[in-house]
Amino acid sequence: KLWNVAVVGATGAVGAQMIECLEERNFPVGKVRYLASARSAGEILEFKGKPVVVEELTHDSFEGIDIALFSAGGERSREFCPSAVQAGAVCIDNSSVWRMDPEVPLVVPEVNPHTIAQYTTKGIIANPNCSTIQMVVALKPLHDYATIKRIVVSTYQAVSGTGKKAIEELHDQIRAMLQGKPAECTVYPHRIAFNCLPQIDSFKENGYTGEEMKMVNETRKIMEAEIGVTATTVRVPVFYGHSESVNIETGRKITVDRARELLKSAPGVELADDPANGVYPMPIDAAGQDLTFVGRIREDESIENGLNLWIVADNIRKGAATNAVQIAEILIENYLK
Ligand code: 2RA
Repeated sequence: KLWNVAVVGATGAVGAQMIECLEERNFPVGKVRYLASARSAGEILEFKGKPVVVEELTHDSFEGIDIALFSAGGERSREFCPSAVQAGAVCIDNSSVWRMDPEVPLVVPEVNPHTIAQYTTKGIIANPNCSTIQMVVALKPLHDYATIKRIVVSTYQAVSGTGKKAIEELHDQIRAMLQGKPAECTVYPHRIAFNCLPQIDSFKENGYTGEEMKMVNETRKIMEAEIGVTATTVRVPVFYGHSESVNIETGRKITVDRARELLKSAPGVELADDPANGVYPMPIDAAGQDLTFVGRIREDESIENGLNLWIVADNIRKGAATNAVQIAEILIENYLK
């Protein structure tokens, strides 16, 4: 059976990656429809070498669509997902709008694929935040073995997480500075070139940012556990690939060797942990891959059952597009008729 797929936000960084994932994973696509703002309508993209004209996103865009992959920002998702569902499509949404809705499953296929069954409630499945996805992929096998009680995470997030304009801004600022010219800041509140910004999204009452609270709340929903989570999310001058320093406290001891064993066979994980030989996860290795790389595994000797990990993944692929397409694959495999 072939499935008619709409990509909403097709001209964005994640939308373009969704299209590439559908192609490279040979998703059984019948008709494909690329939807974007009026500004992008008329652009010609491709699917499997054939031209596809980008159409303006309207409430009537979803006739005959089986699966709608959304990555066009929260406002578009909030406004148009219900129309897509109304037209008979299942929405897989990359925005944060529906993630904490109790009637919407928040899914990482390696962690909680069983929750996809709940798609029938609202016709929407939420794709988690990129920094959450890579962390739970790595922590799931450790949690199953030793029950994680607490997570302390600091992230080092690539500018591609903000989108195309941020990628351009970093390029432009580096070029300007190397030419001895001033760096212009239009996307971020401060210069990102050769700098680190401890702010992703806006600040909340409790002093955390939206990004940090996403990691706290989404992790607990996906892992279906009352784990204590605290996060500091930082934007760094890297183009692709989010890195995370993660400290966990577990109910029972996990030795480094046991952790390596568990991670070596964990779905979606690649162990990169031979520091003596300079082997550890880095964005330059993770970019372009769908795996979550884990290394720098060492006991946290300051507490009884503590472990430190370094986790890196491509934030546009596994952090967004690949995860969404993997959800769609399970959907057509096990649920849609
Ligand atoms: C970021 N996680 O990195 C957010 C959204 N992709 O900007």
